[in-house]
Amino acid sequence: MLYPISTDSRLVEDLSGIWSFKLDDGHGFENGWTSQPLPEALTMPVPASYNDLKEGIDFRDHYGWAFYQRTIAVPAFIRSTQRVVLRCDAVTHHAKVYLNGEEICEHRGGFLPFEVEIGDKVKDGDNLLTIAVDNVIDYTTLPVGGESNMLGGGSIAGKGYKSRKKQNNPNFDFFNYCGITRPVHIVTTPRTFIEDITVTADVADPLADHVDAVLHYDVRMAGPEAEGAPCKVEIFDEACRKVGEGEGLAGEINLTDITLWQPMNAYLYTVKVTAAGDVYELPYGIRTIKVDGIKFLINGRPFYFKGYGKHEDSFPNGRGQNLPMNVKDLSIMRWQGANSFRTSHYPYSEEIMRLCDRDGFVVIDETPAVGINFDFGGGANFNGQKVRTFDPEHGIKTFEHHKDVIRDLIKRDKNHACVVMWSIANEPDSYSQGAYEYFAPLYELARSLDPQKRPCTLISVQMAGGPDTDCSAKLSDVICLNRYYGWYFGGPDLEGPAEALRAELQAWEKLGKPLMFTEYGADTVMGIHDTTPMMYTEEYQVDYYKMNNAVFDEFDFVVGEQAWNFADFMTSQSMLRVQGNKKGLFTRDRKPKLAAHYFRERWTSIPDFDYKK
Ligand code: GCB
Repeated sequence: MLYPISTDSRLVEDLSGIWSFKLDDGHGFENGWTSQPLPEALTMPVPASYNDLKEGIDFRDHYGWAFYQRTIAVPAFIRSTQRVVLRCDAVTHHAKVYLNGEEICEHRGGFLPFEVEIGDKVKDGDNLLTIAVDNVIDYTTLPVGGESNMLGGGSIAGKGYKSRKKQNNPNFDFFNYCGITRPVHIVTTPRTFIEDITVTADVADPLADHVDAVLHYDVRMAGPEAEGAPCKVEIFDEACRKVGEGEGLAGEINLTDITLWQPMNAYLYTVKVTAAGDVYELPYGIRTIKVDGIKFLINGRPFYFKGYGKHEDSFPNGRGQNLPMNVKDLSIMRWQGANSFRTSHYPYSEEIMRLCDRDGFVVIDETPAVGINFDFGGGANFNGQKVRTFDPEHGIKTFEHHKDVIRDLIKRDKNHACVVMWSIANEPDSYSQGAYEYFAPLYELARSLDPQKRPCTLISVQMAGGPDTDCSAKLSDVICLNRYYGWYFGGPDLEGPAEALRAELQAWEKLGKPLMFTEYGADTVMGIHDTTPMMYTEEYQVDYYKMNNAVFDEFDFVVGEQAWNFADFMTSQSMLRVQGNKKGLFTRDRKPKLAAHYFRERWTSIPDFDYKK
């Protein structure tokens, strides 16, 4: 799906601003809240998660629907000539969209865009736009929620109790922020329009002194005159010089002496498509990706991933779009010598992906498939239910939706230079009965859909054991491990865990695939210090990382280290979380802990390429 931009033929109106808002009282739909001004409405910014923006636990932990509303107007002269689309970049998790009381679209999944044509539904003057948003997560959604929850009732010391009301039970370790979290736009295009553009590049020899490339492009048109529409494709360099050109809806363009997109040294061409009166400009970086034996090659050279798992998380935006924070985060990463991150645990905004293209950050792009892990006792089993994850009758019901999110993610992000690998899921029960059967078709789907044929992986949980038990050994191009040796496993001892980590790596090494760490970390409360490093102190976090990194450095097939987490982030409340997860190298407001300085020293002395033999 193309990112919304204004061009000679397209207009984008950003509907960001203050909307009317109301939490459902259980009767919102039947009382007509979707067709009339919301009674006693609150104010709410779009985009943002609503949870932290009004006070009280009932508001913050609301379960179910909420209603957003505003009016829109589209001038008649535009409606009479153009196609008019309403585009929501992300509504978390389930949206129903109403225009003047009529339901015009429904979308499931909270982290990917969707759109609906509204040209023939908009009338003169003001039109009432209502977006109803449901935040319920369960066995069918991604991310996954438990069907009952810790507060849903149970027994304490033999005495039964009942919670006040129904609550979500996230089977994952981040707060279930929700609402209209990314911008909503009205986009206009000609009636016959460019629906999609796919570009791939063949680079003869990325290591040559003068690099040549062949761009293959494919333009998909839609609308009444789509078939055989005339099409011109022009390629411009960063100085706006035209360097190549093609005719027709699909073709090849030869480019000579190109500048490659390099990690931390980006270069973007502009692919300008003019077809049947529509114009679209796509920023495009040319680079190669290849897994070769135990190496991860970018532009033909062995790349070493230095970075983090992240979250889209800030106060008080929640998971809401925060452009200044995006820019600041990339700036801090550059300061620290990092070159990459993973979009743990869901697709991030299109704005951050475009920023990474421009700034040269390398991204592992993850689906929202987190929480497919009842076996190792995630939230779904808190009440002592014993549900097997892949049990056909009682287990997870996400398979079809999982296919949808892979399809939509690749459709959205396929042209990004920054994306070097797809992550199919985070920490599923990849060792359980039925895991291979569940995941093999999903890898196959991703591989068949990606025009650039990027490597695919699954982020492996420690309980998955090793290569003999974990189905990712067979399925993944790069082994990605989340490991907590010295924290959840063995902490505060660091010697035993070092041995165990070494032994595990020796087992994986035999596989002959590259391996990287996509999570390792220790909770650390900023400001807690001690002369003897103790768990939760800043000193312990540094020692923890020194131990792990020293072991990684012993192995040539370890091609990267991504710390958990870039910054502290909000989670559900629990005994293990002190106003959120404190494993950040930075605090939630981006102040460095000791470990941030330690990593800065380490990463500024590790080159992006050729670190390992
Ligand atoms: C994990 C999860 C991540 C958690 C982290 C932790 O393995 O992938 O979502 O936040 O552990 O800190 O426990």
